[in-house]
Amino acid sequence: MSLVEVNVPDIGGASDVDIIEICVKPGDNVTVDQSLIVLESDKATMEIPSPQSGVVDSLLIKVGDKVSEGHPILTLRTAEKGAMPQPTAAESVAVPVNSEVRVPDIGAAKDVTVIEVLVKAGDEVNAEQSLIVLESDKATMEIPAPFAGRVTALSVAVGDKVNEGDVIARVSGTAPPASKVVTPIASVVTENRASTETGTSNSIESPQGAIPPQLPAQDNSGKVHAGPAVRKLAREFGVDLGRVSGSGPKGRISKTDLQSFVKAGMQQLKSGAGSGFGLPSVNLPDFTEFGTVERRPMSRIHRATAENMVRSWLTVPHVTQFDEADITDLEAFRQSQKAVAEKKGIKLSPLPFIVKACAYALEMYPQFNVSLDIERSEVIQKRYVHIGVAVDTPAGLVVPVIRDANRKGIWELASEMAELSGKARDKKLKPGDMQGGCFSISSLGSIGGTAFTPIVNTPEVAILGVSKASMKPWYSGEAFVPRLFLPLSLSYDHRAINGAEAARFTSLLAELLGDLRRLLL
Ligand code: CAO
Repeated sequence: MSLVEVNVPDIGGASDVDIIEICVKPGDNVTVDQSLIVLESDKATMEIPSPQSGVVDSLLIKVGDKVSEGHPILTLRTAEKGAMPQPTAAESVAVPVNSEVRVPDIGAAKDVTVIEVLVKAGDEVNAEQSLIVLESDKATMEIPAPFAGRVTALSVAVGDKVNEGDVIARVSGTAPPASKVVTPIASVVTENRASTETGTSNSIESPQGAIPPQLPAQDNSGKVHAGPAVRKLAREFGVDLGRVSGSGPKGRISKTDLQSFVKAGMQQLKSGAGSGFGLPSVNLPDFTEFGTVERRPMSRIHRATAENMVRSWLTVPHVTQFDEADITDLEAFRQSQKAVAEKKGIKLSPLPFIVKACAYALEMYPQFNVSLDIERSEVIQKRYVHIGVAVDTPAGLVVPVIRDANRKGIWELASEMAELSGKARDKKLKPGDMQGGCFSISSLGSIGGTAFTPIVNTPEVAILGVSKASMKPWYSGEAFVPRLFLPLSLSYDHRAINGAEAARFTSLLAELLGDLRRLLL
């Protein structure tokens, strides 16, 4: 066991580079090449890896410190004896003088990805203005224009893999005075090309010879500051880092910043707040130009309904299955029960029969009685049958829930439905009255229409729309006879239910409503 000191390796002559992240703490086990700290200059971030494995004994730096080559970083307890291997000195690469901009010395790194192309052919660029951004496993590097001029050609695109010496662009222009050159390495290059209008790149060899950061002292405000790990994560999330605000030095974006951005986006999606699910907002014209208007606030119910509808519309792949039930016999039975209903003080519409039939069908086809937990890739099967019924009220649409509808008889369902819709219209429903639904019914039968496409009441996976029953000629095999048909429109979440199942479900509903005796079986 020996105690060794790990120092900042050769960083190509750059000095006073900021420490922006410390990736380990005393007591941590580290392996060879595991990142210890992250340095950042105006142009590059560079992770300094551990040259050998061991246990971190003590940290000799803190975030915000400025370090140069040789600065002690930490002490490491290692199993091996002997001196700590230190990286070899970096060499500035003398690139041939011409107007081609080439990938500089990138040490041992091969096939480094072009992650950003910041200019296009024809652009005027300043000396040291970044042309492209490269990213390896451990570092990002901006390749700057060697002098002010015009980009005459670009040879790379985002996603290309490049190696040292590959031509990335051609720039033509005139060399600035040497005093304007900001880095010593660039200065050498500029002097070289002063008479020939050339381009080149400078480089700093990474500690393990694989990281090629550029460190010219140039103001890079407005550009994204983020390390390779954060950039990679952002690409995985599909997040444009330009939209993320960084909390680090010079606005550097940390992993936490990115996570917070994604989390906020998810919350916005859940609540439907803000601009509305990240969708472009609709620019309203000034309606008063066209006539008299008045504005009134949306009710709480209206707002909640609007949010639920958008959420469901955007997240559920909807399909609607249409069918019709011959309710001639049901209607005759219902009419025959009117006197009984009056005695009981209950109004008997077709709806309680439909609720009962749906409860039965949900038991027969339990795949309609689920919710999807997409994040966990799980289907949540419900072992209860609670059915919501949409009620139209002056304040907006509400969906009170009839609990255990499968265990209730027609009279009980009718009476509960009357009570809930009464409460809904009197604004007396409690939140609990509207929660826990497994399936919803939206009946427009008393109003009219032949079919419609209801929106699934998420997280449920299906909803039955009921339109107005009407008499139609039906062929008995011998003659056309008048029968009363009830239109059914079943919208469902195609992630949970397939088309054949939906067709079976509505067929069963039609059979049940066509012959109420089936409900007893
Ligand atoms: N076909 C033909 N007639 C129908 C019918 C249908 N499908 N459904 C109901 N009726 C008849 C009833 O039988 C009743 O007539 P009778 O008095 O002669 O029997 C009449 O229409 C009125 O019924 P109702 O509306 O009082 O009762 P209901 O049980 O059918 O509906 C309720 C109750 C609360 C669902 C209803 O009042 C309501 O609010 N419907 C609107 C729901 C809605 O807005 N859905 C859209 C959601 S998506 O925007």
